[in-house]
Amino acid sequence: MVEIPSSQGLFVDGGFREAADGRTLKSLSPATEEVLCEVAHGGEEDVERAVRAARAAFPAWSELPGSRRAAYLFRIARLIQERSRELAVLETLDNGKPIRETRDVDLPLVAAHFFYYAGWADKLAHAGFGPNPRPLGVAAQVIPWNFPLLMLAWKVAPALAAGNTVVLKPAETTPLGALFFAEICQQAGLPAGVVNIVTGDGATGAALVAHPDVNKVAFTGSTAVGREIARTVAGTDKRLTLELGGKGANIVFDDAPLDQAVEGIVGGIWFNQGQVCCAGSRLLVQESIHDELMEALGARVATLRVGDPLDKNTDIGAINSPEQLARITELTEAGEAEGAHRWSPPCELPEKGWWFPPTVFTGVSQTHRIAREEIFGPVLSVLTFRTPDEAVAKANNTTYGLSAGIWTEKGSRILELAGRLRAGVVWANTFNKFDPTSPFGGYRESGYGREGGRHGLEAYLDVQG
Ligand code: TXE
Repeated sequence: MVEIPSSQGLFVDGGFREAADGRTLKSLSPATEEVLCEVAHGGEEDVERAVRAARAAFPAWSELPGSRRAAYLFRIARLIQERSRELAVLETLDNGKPIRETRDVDLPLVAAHFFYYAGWADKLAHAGFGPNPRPLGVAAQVIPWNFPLLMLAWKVAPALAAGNTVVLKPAETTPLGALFFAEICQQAGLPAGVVNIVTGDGATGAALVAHPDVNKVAFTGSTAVGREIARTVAGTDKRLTLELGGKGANIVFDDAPLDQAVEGIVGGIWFNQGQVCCAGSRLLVQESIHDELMEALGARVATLRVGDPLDKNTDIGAINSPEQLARITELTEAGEAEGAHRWSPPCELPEKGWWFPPTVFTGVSQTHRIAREEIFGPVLSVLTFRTPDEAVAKANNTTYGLSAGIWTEKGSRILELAGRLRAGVVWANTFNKFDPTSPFGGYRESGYGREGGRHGLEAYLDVQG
């Protein structure tokens, strides 16, 4: 069993320290409501220290030959692999997601991102960024709780590869993975100040984003906070990337391989309890196969095991916080009140902790709140369509634009529709597949900028022609 330290400090300038004013915040287990750990609650003074440390470390780090930065990143990647069992358990305890996911999906991807960006660090001058791509300076990175370590990897790995230094603020409900990562940075011998972690709440994040000596802000979280951050950054020379919410459409045509589509729908909405920005939360099914597909889906959903996230057989873990559970509950009640039909398989939920059963709404209309608003929970809204044009119109009838999926045997249809879907990522006959080589990001209220791939590097570079 992984050992959870009884108290964890902020990671600033290569060492752990308490918050300047001594405040702490508690990290609770979503599955049991027990206190896992008390961590420092960083305030303005701590943000100031962390940014100062990152600024002081910047010249030496950015001037290191790329091959030396690569060596550090490769070392971090290998340490993540070596310690991935511990990290997976910690992430599951802190977030509530099933160990099967943290072990088989999150952690391998976290390591893969560090390996991938390590490979770029010595090739920046030959990657189409002009002869002298320059790092931006100090990057302020604010991340959410749904993929704590993966969101850290998406942001920290490209920033460091490009020669930036970092101050990262994890979400208040999931600080533990980032603090463990800080230990890995120490173990890898990363120079002090290159990575700093300031745990805290929204006010801590706001202070970091507003700090005048920050050159780049990268945020993943709610659209409302994304807007606030955009206002803070407006009129400064800070560069900004925003990865916000979504209302992804998973479109199933009548010629789709049904069993495969059912698995894709399940993975699309019940992976990580649906707390996924690119979740396939709207199922658009061709009318002619609606009943057949719903029957097959219902049978499959009834086999999903809800419960102890540390049990290797668990498919659906706990909801991350009581606030998130309240949001899911409110929106599902609105779904019923607006006339959609609600269904969940019989399942016993644990008494302690924050839980929500896998839920399917049929008979959903486009005007219903559950078809328009991000639920960020294990709740699928099912709508129907007759023609490809209608499918595209309904899929695009959202203020978001992050993800979409198409299920059909017709390759030509995939190519044609993908170009018409207003979504930053379109999957064909699969869903929720991630890869460090592929750019990820949104259109419209899902944000702007891309993470992953070569585009993810560009977000941390000044390009010279
Ligand atoms: O997000 P917040 P919350 C969506 C999802 C969810 C809703 C609310 O729909 O139900 O947002 O979640 C920090 N300045 N997504 O309340 O508040 C905060 O401390 C700077 C989608 O958890 O946006 C945390 O570290 N930072 C999403 C991070 O922002 C601030 C993932 C995210 O918290 C801040 C999460 C401020 N003023 C939620 N206020 C996705 N795109 O994947 C808060 N924070």
